[in-house]
Amino acid sequence: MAHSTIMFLTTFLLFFSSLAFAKTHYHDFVVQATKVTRLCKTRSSITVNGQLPGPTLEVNNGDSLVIKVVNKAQYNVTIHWHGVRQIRTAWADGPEFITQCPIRPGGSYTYRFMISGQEGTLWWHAHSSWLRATVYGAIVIRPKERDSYPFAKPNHESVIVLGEWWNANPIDVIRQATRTGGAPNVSDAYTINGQPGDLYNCSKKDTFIVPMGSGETNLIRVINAALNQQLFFTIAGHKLTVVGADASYVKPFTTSVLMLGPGQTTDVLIKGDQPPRQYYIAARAYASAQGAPFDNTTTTAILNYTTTATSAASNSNPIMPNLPPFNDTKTATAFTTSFRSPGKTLVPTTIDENLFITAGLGINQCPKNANSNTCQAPNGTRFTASMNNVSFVLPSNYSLLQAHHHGIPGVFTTDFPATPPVKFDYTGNVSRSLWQPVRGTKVYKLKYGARVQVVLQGTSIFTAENHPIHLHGYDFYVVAEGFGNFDPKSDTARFNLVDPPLRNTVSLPVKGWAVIRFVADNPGTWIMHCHLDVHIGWGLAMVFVVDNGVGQLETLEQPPEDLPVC
Ligand SMILES: *[C@@H]1O[C@H](CO)[C@@H](O)[C@H](O)[C@H]1NC(C)=O
Ligand SMILES: *[C@@H]1O[C@H](CO)[C@@H](O)[C@H](O)[C@H]1NC(C)=O
Ligand SMILES: *[C@@H]1O[C@H](CO)[C@@H](O)[C@H](O)[C@H]1NC(C)=O
Ligand SMILES: *[C@@H]1O[C@H](CO)[C@@H](O)[C@H](O)[C@H]1NC(C)=O
Ligand SMILES: *[C@@H]1O[C@H](CO)[C@@H](O)[C@H](O)[C@H]1NC(C)=O
Ligand SMILES: *[C@@H]1O[C@H](CO)[C@@H](O)[C@H](O)[C@H]1NC(C)=O
Ligand SMILES: *[C@@H]1O[C@H](CO)[C@@H](O)[C@H](O)[C@H]1NC(C)=O
Ligand SMILES: *[C@@H]1O[C@H](CO)[C@@H](O)[C@H](O)[C@H]1NC(C)=O
Ligand SMILES: *[C@@H]1O[C@H](CO)[C@@H](O)[C@H](O)[C@H]1NC(C)=O
Ligand SMILES: *[C@@H]1O[C@H](CO)[C@@H](O)[C@H](O)[C@H]1NC(C)=O
Ligand SMILES: [Cu+2]
Repeated sequence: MAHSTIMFLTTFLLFFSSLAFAKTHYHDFVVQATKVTRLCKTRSSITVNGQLPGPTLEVNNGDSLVIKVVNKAQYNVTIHWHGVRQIRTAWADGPEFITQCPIRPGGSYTYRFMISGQEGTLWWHAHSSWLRATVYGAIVIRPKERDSYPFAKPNHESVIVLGEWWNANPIDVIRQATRTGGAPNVSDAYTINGQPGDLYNCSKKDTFIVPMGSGETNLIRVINAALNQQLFFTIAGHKLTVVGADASYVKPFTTSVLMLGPGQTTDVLIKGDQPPRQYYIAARAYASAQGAPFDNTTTTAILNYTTTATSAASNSNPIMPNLPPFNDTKTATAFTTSFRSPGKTLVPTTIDENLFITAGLGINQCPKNANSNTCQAPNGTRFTASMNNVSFVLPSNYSLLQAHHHGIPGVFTTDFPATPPVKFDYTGNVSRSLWQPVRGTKVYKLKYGARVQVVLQGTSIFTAENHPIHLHGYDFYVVAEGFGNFDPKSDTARFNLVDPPLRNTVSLPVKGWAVIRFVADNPGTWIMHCHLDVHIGWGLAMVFVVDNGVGQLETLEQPPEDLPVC
């Protein structure tokens, strides 16, 4: 009797000590119209809880989140937890019509998921039309309480979310472009934590301040939440030591400039080793498409030494850093190819599924009698985009996950091609006969546990550019990238199968390629798409449907009772 009581108590205590560290965080996110003033203009913006950016979620690795999203806005909305693996909880991933139907005005949905095996910085954002222009925020994931960072504990931590601001309602901007078939208007400003900074009019008093102590170390978590623009980021006078990206640690390396595509995060350490005064933190476009219009403004925050400065230094303007030229692909490439995983990786060395996927823009011809107002892309056409010549179309009556889980026919087809239907000189002068893709809701099926390689190949149809390609539900290893057409003979030899970085969003080089690998160990319907919202709207996306494996731990959970229906 006494023995079994002791056994029971021991088991009980062991159980609780293992759980004692893991917490569950409850949040209410109210999506609502809020008056926001930027650049001297006030307009109604959709926000979470009236905040821009929205609330930062701070958790430890292993914690769970329960977030009730209430939609008090006039638009359909969903929230995506960008980079969270969502193992067995695809119902909580968020992309509209992929894993759920939208939360309608007046409706609500509670997202329940766990953070497992990820540390660093992720973020959340609306995944419905262009609402993420103002519906976004950071997710800070610290090590488990009994663990520590793989670097000396920093004295301070700061989050820097880079955003993009339109004076017009972003929903009107994308609706206008969808109607006309042309490119949407570019933004009026970039922002740091919601503020344009003092290089813009009317922004001086709201410029974001990062405090810096002399001799101290600051961990800065940089997130690119811009809608349509890759950004260079730098801090005057300070070296940036990169220690993480997309919630995975990296082998530390030092640089003076970062380049982040929308969707990417980068954690850097900076040291307070400069004379005490103010230094600008600045970001502006890396614009890789030749001749395409872009927002060429510069957003700033201020790194402010809290140590008393000489009065001369404290009265002078902050020091402005040099930023690379807008089209500086060399600097962007030097940065993206510096990433290595810190230790041994689990990169698959045997491949079961080898896909080759082209990604790029396209042009749809308009019918002869079409209204010219709806054909405003060059020479009376409409812009489109595709992967392997399929321009992805969202379903409208069921989400793909519902259709997959319940076996509802007629929502998607499983014929997404594993290779381009036509082989051509992808990065050369592409014949006009190849410019118009087909439309479809085509998915690619993967067995549970399949070891997958995807060669992503950019095209120069209409114009070549860098595309930030994001995969939901997974982190993948980036084993190589390069320029021109991928050549399996010579380029395979360049694969890094030793310490490739783990990411959720890869910068597909302009007129180039990138190779990613992952193990399909998470059942569900997972969209892989360009994270420039203008391109996803044109169809630059595809979906992997990953089957259940064997047993409960390899099986998608049952759908939540409050899952929105269409
Ligand atoms: C886009 O820009 C054009 C030209 O400046 C302007 O006429 C139009 O109103 C803008 N569209 C929106 C939705 O703001
Ligand atoms: C800032 O305001 C000045 C004076 O009103 C104006 O001339 C200038 O164009 C504005 N600059 C921007 C970037 O809006
Ligand atoms: C940004 O573009 C505008 C309009 O094309 C141009 O007048 C201006 O000089 C450019 N600014 C920079 C910093 O390149
Ligand atoms: C910058 O730091 C100094 C010294 O601590 C402080 O007096 C000043 O208020 C700070 N400036 C801002 C804009 O936060
Ligand atoms: C970048 O832009 C500059 C100025 O517009 C131009 O002279 C240069 O040729 C461009 N470089 C590349 C690599 O396109
Ligand atoms: C549009 O037509 C002009 C004149 O025929 C041609 O030079 C140009 O290449 C065309 N542009 C596109 C994108 O088709
Ligand atoms: C869903 O919608 C598509 C396209 O609108 C239609 O073809 C299909 O029959 C619908 N499926 C079901 C199950 O209602
Ligand atoms: C691309 O090919 C088309 C048709 O073959 C030709 O008219 C055009 O001049 C070529 N453009 C370039 C930049 O080589
Ligand atoms: C895409 O498919 C369309 C329709 O079959 C075809 O006209 C076009 O040439 C294809 N383009 C490519 C790049 O495969
Ligand atoms: C909102 O979502 C529903 C499907 O749940 C759809 O029928 C409706 O068209 C959507 N509304 C808008 C404005 O997109
Ligand atoms: Cu893109």
